[in-house]
Amino acid sequence: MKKAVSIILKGRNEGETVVKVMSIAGSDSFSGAGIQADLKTFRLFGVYGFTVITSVTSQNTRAVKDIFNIPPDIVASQIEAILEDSRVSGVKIGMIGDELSTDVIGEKIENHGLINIVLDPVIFSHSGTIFLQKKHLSKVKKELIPLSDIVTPNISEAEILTGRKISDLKGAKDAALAICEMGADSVLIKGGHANYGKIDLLLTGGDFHEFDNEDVATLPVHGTGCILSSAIVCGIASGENTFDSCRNAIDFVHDSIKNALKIGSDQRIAPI
Ligand code: PXL
Repeated sequence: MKKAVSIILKGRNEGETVVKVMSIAGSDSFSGAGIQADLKTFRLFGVYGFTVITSVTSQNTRAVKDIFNIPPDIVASQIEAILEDSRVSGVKIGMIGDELSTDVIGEKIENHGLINIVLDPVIFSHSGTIFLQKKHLSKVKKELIPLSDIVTPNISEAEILTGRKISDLKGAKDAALAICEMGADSVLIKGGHANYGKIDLLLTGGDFHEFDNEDVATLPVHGTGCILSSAIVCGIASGENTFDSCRNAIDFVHDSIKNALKIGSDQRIAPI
């Protein structure tokens, strides 16, 4: 049995400030995605992570078996319990579960003046199960996108959010502009499976930036969207700008994909 890595626990002086962020997301029993992936990412970035569980999913690398959404008042009380005792420098929002939890999350962000909000608008699981119903979508658009510093859809999520088909880079740029018009400060459209080349497209401060993923194999790896948005919140909560946070987060996800592990029988899992 190998010894646990103790270096992480050393070198923290008493009183040293630790960056603290909150993940509001679903639980993935297989620990490849969701709140488990978020917490592991926070740890690797040296950031302390609080968790607000919105839904419990029973899943493995093949399929989602069951979904139990946490009642919105319990989502609210998890957020309150954390904020009663600590400040947070950033919030990542993933799978939301109950439609009414969207109201709760929006209210808490506004009432507590929370900053550095990263919204991963999770609509499907990796295996294609619907996590967010159509009727719920307008709430996410109206209540959460305007509070977001950055929204990180993949192409199909960007298509659903904007109601437009994305078939080329120009289409992705138009969708990013449309999501900014809904009130987000920045948008990162993940293009890992894009037919216009594997380009992640960032719109921030009115400028477009393209991140090329051409050298990254398209292995199906579970939870990369969760890891990406968690890594971004670590960056911006630590005071980095949006571009640098995205650049570092994308590099981190590339390393995760290249080194992914075969834990279950189907999709691979990031080695974090
Ligand atoms: O990757 C999207 C995602 C988010 N949250 C949970 C998930 C998944 C994918 O399966 O299980 C809980």
